[in-house]
Amino acid sequence: MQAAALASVAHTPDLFSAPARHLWTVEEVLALYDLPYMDLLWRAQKTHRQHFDANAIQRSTLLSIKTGGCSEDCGYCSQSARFNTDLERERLLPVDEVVAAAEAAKAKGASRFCMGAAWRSPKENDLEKVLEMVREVKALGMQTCVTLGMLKEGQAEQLKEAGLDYYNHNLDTDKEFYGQVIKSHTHDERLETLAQARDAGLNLCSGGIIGMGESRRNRAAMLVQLANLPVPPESVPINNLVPVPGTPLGDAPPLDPFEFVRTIAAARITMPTSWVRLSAGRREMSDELQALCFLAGANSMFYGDHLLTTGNADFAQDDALFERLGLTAV
Ligand code: SAM
Ligand code: DTB
Ligand code: SF4
Repeated sequence: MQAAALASVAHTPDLFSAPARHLWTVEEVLALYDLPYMDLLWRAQKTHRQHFDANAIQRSTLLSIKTGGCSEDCGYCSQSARFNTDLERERLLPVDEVVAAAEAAKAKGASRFCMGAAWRSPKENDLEKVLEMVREVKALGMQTCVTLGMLKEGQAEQLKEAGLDYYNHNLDTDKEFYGQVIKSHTHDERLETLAQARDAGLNLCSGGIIGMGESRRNRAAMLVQLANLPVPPESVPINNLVPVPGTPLGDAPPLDPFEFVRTIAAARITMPTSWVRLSAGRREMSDELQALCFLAGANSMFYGDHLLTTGNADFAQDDALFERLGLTAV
């Protein structure tokens, strides 16, 4: 850089007044996990309150716009064509059906509508229809999110142009454990899709699944990878595996619920300004366990009777929980 240019940068206050960002190590995150439970929750709650209203929960409604028949082999997934899961395969839904579902979600009080497709990556003519869905859902005044698999060059820009707010693509687990769950596409390809979405100016929604037989170190390493991205994801879904009969993980033993809460707390501490979403597996949790997750810093959820192919806590139960805990929806 030329001396004159350097001097002008040196006088740019933003560059030099911002505190240096902490990059996490796996050992540091393991040390968080190892804290006595009350200390971990206290630290997570303090961090949470520095950045968020601790009583406000963001609510997204999910819709599967294209179900089943996926070419990929993700070992947890009901939608892979490689496993025998009794799932009815469906074509891409018509745009008007999707918009009607978004209108209903908005009327119930969801602020974001997330559309999921069981694709390795979207084909151009399918993407055209998804772009129309994004335009129309956005026009309802909702935030929009899609999860369509891996993106090819230019697709993230098309989505951004149509009014997309968030692209969801999960790391799912750390690089080391990944190969035991998924072989048809790589962890690096996932990072590449996240980079493309980020470069197109989209917000990222990226997290993972726990309870797949991974170690605590694998969980910590996944959080480190998310937290140390050039810009951490704005939204971090933490899914508890929903074991689906017929998938390789259909018989996975349940995870200790306290380990799930510890993972939420570690996500909150390592990504203090991200929305941490209590995602799949919530239907199987008691109200008390969900309250512990909120105390540990979860501040987002899927709101609606269905996730993609499995059930979710129903509206009435969630509305009652909000009432009992004095939570407000954002
Ligand atoms: N095909 C796209 C993809 O893989 O990115 C989008 C849909 S895929 C179903 C979205 C995410 O849902 C997965 O990355 C995974 O984290 C989560 N998921 C899928 N099946 C699950 C299950 N049985 N339990 C928990 N999470 C699950
Ligand atoms: C995410 O992290 N979890 C959601 C959403 N992103 C697309 C999906 C959960 C799927 C749970 C299993 C199913 O319903 O098929
Ligand atoms: Fe396909 Fe996505 Fe399921 Fe993997 S997680 S099998 S890519 S739908």
